[in-house]
Amino acid sequence: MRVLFITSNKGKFKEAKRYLSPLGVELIRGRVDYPEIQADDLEEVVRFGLEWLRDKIDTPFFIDDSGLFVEAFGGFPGVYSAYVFKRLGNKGLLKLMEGVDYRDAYFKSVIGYYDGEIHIFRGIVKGSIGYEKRGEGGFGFDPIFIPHGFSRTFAQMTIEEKNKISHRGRALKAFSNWLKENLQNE
Ligand code: ITT
Repeated sequence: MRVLFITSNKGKFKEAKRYLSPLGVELIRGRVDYPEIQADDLEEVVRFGLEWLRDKIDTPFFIDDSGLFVEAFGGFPGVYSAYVFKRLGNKGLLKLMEGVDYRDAYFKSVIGYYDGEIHIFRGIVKGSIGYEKRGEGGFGFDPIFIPHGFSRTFAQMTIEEKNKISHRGRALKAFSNWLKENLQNE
């Protein structure tokens, strides 16, 4: 089956394609700029995005809103991750964390699929923020995020390794399980 992923982020698309292709899903990337409202929670952003897009797209599609939540900052940048990454980058976030010993953080991803109805899938990965950037892979905050149980950052992992444990990989797993159960007879 073919599924449309609306995203401006090449890294997200690459990960989703790598995850879904072996399961027989042909992933197509669509680029439609949709408003990302300021909300307290990623799910609200996703629901608003789907509602806005649904009249403009005539095939089933999904979007992914994600963010990095730093515990010492009460979850910041969270829903503001895209803005903070653009303005401060990894260097800026590391600078904000200078002198901060408590470095726990988590990534969260919310996938919203629209096929006439809204379906929501979530994934979380816990970890910590390193003291310097490491690795060339991935995108965004990957070079400074070390998932729990590992000594490498996400940027030092292959896409497959990251997908196995990441927030997006987990949300994609829930999404693909749902697709298998609900669309197997189509
Ligand atoms: P969309 O068009 O899909 O919305 P975006 O880049 O604007 O793309 P978000 O609004 O979800 O995406 O912003 C989340 C930001 O958080 C993103 O720009 C990255 O900087 C960061 N981020 C999200 N997932 C990440 C991941 O798996 N690894 C590293 N950084 C990530």
